[in-house]
Amino acid sequence: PAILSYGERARLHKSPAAKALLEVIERKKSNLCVSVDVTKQADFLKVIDVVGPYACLIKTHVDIIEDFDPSLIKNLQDLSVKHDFLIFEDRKFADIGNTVALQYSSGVHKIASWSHITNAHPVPGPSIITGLASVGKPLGRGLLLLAEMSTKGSLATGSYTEEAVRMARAHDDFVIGFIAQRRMEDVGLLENAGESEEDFLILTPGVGLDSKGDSMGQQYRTPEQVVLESGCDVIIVGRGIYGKSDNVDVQAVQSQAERYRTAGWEAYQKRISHKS
Ligand code: UP6
Repeated sequence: PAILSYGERARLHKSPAAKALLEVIERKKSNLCVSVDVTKQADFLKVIDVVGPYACLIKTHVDIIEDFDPSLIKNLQDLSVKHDFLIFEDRKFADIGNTVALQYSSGVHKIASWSHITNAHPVPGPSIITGLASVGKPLGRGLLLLAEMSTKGSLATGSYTEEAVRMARAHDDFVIGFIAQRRMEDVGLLENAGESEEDFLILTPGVGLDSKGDSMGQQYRTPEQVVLESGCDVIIVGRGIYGKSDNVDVQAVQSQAERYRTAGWEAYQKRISHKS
């Protein structure tokens, strides 16, 4: 998949959520997901309205919004139509199947009703996937498993990552890919497994052009390292684009979104022209 175009992969993909994302990427020539981690509704909508034209996907942490009102979701959906992007609530579910099904469908946020894509830690085992699928699959949603993390000292390495990939392969009717730092086709394969046709999307956080990390363990790599060298599909950028959330500078946010979108797309074009 790393050497196919997003458009070709969209045509071949059997998951509606993955297909939709690959199609937006191709249509907008953007593999940029903007992570909008701000705590006020007004700032949230303002940032999204500015970055929307440059993004294929908007990633939310809806539980950090202090003045959350259910009308926010309608506004977010309107922006997703206006600017043609999908929505990814970065919920990082991590509980037993029954509990995650409730957390996904219910509560204040009713994530499954509006988020095209969400994610889960594989730590509880396969039942987390079946629990979430019971809610999300009938709605055409897609799930990403956290196979790796961007943080210093992450425990999601080695056999943990391998088991995550095996779980995904066994549930590829709902799991569409991974949060990870590299491609996963070669991970956890039995010997003589042969050529695989799987096409898991790799969405990668920890992307920054001007900084190597923060003071709380985050580590950044560049779009070129992520997309060209590691073969990932979507770059996830937060603070690199919106800066300090307490004062949204529309001009600065727009120019950073444009800059990351260009960097991500150029790295992808180099990647698919290196067919080997
Ligand atoms: N995120 C990571 N690393 C992971 C998984 N998720 O940074 O391994 C998420 C964070 C944050 C965003 O929860 O929302 O990606 C990164 O934000 P930043 O670009 O501002 O560091």
